[in-house]
Amino acid sequence: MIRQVCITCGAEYGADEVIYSCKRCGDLLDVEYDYEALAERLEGSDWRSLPLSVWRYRDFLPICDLSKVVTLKEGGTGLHQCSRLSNLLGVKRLYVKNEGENPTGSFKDRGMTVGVTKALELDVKTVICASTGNTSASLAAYAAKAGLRCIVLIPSGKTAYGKLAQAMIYGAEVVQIRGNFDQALRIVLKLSERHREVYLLNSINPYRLEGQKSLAYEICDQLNGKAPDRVILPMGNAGNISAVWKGLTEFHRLGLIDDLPRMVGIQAEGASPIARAIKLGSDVVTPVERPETVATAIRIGAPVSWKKAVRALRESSGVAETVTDEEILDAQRMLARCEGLFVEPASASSIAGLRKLVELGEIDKDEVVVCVATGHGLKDPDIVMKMCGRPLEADAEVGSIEKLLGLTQAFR
Ligand code: AN7
Repeated sequence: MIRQVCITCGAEYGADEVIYSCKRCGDLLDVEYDYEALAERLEGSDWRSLPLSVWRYRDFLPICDLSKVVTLKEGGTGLHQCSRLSNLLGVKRLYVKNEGENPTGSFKDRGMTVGVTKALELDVKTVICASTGNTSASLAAYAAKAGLRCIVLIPSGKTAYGKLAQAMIYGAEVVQIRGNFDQALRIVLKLSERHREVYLLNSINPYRLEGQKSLAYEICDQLNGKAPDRVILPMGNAGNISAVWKGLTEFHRLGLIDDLPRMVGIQAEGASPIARAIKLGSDVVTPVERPETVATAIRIGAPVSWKKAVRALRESSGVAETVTDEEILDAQRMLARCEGLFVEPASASSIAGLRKLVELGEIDKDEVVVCVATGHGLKDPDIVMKMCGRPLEADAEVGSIEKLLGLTQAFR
């Protein structure tokens, strides 16, 4: 039995009701299961013999008709042990979960495979989202695969080119609004309330977050049934940290892990309403009017899932931290140069956050840490070219290149 439940007043709604917030109190919804029935179903399931992927966890997902599944082979991303970087940062064991390995290059694909499948179950024909980039790229791809009309609203000017190119080539109707992400989200919410035919797939939709929780399951399974001590994630709208925490608590409740990790949420200094509230000891998040950061993916001032994120951080005895644009870009370069992992700036903020929290003594050197790198570095090549400068240049001639590179040890 699957139902949608309000996180504040506990009001319950049917699994197939198209609803994005509680009719009674207006708050966010979560998908809930009958966990005893789920435990029983797992007994008879072959899920452990399936390859690592989102659909390995189909028993834990809110999809009834598996013949409708829209998949591009998402999940099953690498959990890379980063020994060179962990030496540099001074932690014993550091892993990076590289979500850039997903079909459209970000963790959003985990949510969209489930969300778009749900759209087919509900028999809707049009899907819509607001996006800083990755959500639109992912939704556009899954909508194409499913044969659905796809509309996306993006903020003016600041969307990374790689992401915009994806949304365009997949055939989405891309509308760039003269405004920021928070305004775009307010508009798509309004549109989906006013028009029965558009199905909203931002992270306010609890079905999308159900797909994203598979990130947590995979980390535990890749560590052989042991949760790490810390999971560090960037926070924008804060849907992902909420989904990952939900996944972890479900695995714990079902006896699939013994201990729960502490969650760490990182925000860019210029877009840090949740981190600021948590650091001040407040459970109320006040929006930032004009969010600004080089990490355009998380340039979000009014995170829709703030309440779920605050809950995840409090329940896990977690922490939140802010990092500067400079710290983010330093971390991006470090991860690429030490570990061969090229991630986008928003993703690098988890590494920048780890570095800061180790320096502050908040994270202990003995901890097992997982940083989630949420998106691929090629999403935003412009930022890298600005940081790394121009390539060297030489005449097309061996001698001048030898001189340029200092190659002096000739064979005799
Ligand atoms: C690479 O695409 O919000 O805290 O519209 O693209 O769940 O919002 C992107 C978010 C982190 C933050 N890393 O996740 C969008 C969008 C990357 C991202 C986040 C995003 P949430």
